[in-house]
Amino acid sequence: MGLVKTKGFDLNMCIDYLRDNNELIIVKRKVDPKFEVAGIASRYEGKKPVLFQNIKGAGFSVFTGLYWNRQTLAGIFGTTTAELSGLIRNAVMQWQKEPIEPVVVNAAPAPANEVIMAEPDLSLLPVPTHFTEDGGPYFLSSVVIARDPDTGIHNASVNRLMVTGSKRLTMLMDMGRHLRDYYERAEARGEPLQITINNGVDPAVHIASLVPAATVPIHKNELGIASELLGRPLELLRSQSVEVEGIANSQFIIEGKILPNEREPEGPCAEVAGYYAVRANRYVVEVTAITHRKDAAFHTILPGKEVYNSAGLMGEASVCALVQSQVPEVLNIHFPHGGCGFYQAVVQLEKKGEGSQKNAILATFAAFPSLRIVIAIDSDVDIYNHEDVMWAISTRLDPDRGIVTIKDARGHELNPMTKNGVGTKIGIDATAPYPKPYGFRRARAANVSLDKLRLPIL
Ligand SMILES: Cc1cc2nc3c(=O)[nH]c(=O)nc-3n(C[C@H](O)[C@H](O)[C@H](O)COP(=O)(O)O)c2cc1C
Ligand SMILES: [Mn+2]
Repeated sequence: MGLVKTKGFDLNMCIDYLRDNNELIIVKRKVDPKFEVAGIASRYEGKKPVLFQNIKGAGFSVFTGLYWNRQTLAGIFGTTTAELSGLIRNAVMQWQKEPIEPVVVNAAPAPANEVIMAEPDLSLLPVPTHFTEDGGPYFLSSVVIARDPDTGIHNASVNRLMVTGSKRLTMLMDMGRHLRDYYERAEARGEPLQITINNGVDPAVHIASLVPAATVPIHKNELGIASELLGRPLELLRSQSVEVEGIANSQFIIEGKILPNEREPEGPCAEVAGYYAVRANRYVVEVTAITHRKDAAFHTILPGKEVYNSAGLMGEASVCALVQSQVPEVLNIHFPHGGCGFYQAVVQLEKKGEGSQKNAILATFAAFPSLRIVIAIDSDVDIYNHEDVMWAISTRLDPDRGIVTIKDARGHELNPMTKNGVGTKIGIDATAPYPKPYGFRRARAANVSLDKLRLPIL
């Protein structure tokens, strides 16, 4: 069934589960949140999550690494790595048919409200400065919740926020994001946009807040997808100082407002593609209240594999449903780490005739504009194994006919090979000809049960 479907599921339960299964690195000695937390954590990147129990200058622990390998996440969801994106895809499709709306709980105090700071002060929180050229301490994993200034519908998204004062943050809202749209309509009226910044949410909420806009239009509340993954309505709580709710089981909730007509410097910050974003004037948040759990663990994400998986899992799950509706031969789609989780897609299909692999490539580009490279493979290639995908390219690509280039298409402005987001995309057909000639049959060993022979399974 998986831990996620357990009643009262939260980040603390994930930490306990990891500790009980010997899947957690516990750092007991005192560690500086400036550079040292990320410096230590990066040594375990992609392996086991890390809990820092003793943070210099703060009474809280720091937890990271929950999203940097899919095995950890699959264990929490009670599934396998190969089935994980299908599980998310099904939750999104079920939510589209019959959403389970979140509920506001009235029982006080909800976990995230156990302690209400008399005077909100961000300097009391163990916010790490991650990479060596980062402009300051950063919230990188927190879920920002806001309400549409016209319709009141909730939006959830992950946004980076840099601490600039005891009650002040600067934040990034990219073009085209729903949150930016909400803010621009509030700002046009000279009004602030009230928000809650929810740190340390459970993986169902994290995933829901990252569903791409192509799957969740602005008039729908993506938090319902978290309810779907949890198997019951997600619980929200009323805030102390703003008219927008927070996630009841968060570790910390920072309440505040994004100020109209104010811009202050934010950055540099290590971004998803592994480069630094330059320091520039960006949006300003004034903090109005901070609440937290008694035993709160501050949650952070390390730029790198954690972000690749966060973006990649949601991207591939949403795109696969869209592409399959257009090209039914498509079996699966994966956004690998080598593409930062959203610049590259591998599309696996069972060709029923020649040519559908090209349609699958075009449909995938159309479904997710950030993509730069789409590789089509057959069902006998392991979509999650990049070595196998390279094998398909090496033995099945005809460079004369199998490469599609699309010049000057819209992509992602953070990619340094685009000009303001516009650049060339390539599709690679690494599928064998149809029908498959004998020369393209894969050599396979017989499937012998090692269990029966009492041999170790590695
Ligand atoms: C770790 C991480 C950090 C992110 N930081 C930002 C950010 O600073 N600004 C932004 O616009 N999007 C950021 N994103 C992407 C958005 O959270 C994501 O596209 C979301 O689906 C946007 O939702 P919305 O369109 O409903 O606002 C980040 C994603 C991840 C995984
Ligand atoms: Mn949205």
